[in-house]
Amino acid sequence: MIALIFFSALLWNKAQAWGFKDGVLHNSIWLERAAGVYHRESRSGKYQLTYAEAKAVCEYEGGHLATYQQLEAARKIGFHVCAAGWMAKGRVGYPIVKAGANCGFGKTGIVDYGIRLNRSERWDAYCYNPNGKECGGVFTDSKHVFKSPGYPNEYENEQICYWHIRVKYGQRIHLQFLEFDVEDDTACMADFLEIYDSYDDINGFVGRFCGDELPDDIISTGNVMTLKFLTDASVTAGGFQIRYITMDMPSKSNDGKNMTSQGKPNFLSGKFGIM
Ligand SMILES: *[C@@H]1O[C@H](CO)[C@@H](O)[C@H](O)[C@H]1NC(C)=O
Ligand SMILES: *[C@@H]1O[C@H](CO)[C@@H](O)[C@H](O)[C@H]1NC(C)=O
Ligand SMILES: [Ca+2]
Repeated sequence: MIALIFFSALLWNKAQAWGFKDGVLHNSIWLERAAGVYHRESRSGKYQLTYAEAKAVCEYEGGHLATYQQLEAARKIGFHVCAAGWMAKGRVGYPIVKAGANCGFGKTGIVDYGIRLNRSERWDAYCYNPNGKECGGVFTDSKHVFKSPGYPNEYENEQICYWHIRVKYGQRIHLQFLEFDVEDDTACMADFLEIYDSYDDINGFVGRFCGDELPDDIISTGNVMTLKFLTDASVTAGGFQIRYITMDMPSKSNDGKNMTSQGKPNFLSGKFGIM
């Protein structure tokens, strides 16, 4: 556990452009919006998109594949993603802000794989869409109820929303679904709500939800949680209302340990907790 905490603290320090600015937590998700550039992987996972598919993913969401220059402009304001994706004109690369041993060969800049001759190779995608519809938010209150965009009206097509919840270090987030109605299909490919037990939509995947059954309550392992809502181009539904409340970590987890000499609690950051 200590190793995990140390590792996540290390990761956090690495990405110096991340963190709190003007009271808003900036991680890859929030920076994405700022520059109009965002990273997408296939709904079936990492490195699954051919060039044509990557192009279609961005166009589906009302944008297009980012150019190298757009990706570089985003990188300059802190957009850092450790996954290679298609750009415009069949180029592949990824933006590195802080050099790390495990990503980007220790360099910063766009790690450029060049223009690929084989367009059937499978990578992620970097899309550009400065006019993407905004929804979602960052919550730090000890409790809050949030709703799908437009609720109680039906949500719209082609939405991409992120909600990021960050409560006090040492607390957990307890999500309760109050209303839930999202276009139903067997694999939740059309519209879905995804929940991540982490500060981004890469780590800590908890589940993908659609249909009109109320999902069970979810409790985070750490003090952060991310929800991502994606809708496709047709068929909408009633949407959702979700409440979260904070829970203090159970006292028995303290194991008699309190503070380290740095004054930081050394227990239960959660798998992807941040300080
Ligand atoms: C192109 O890439 C795909 C996927 O990696 C591979 O299966 C295929 O053999 C490659 N084609 C050529 C001509 O190298
Ligand atoms: C930890 O803190 C609690 C309350 O602040 C205190 O009662 C307890 O004795 C402390 N335990 C240790 C091992 O310092
Ligand atoms: Ca739909």
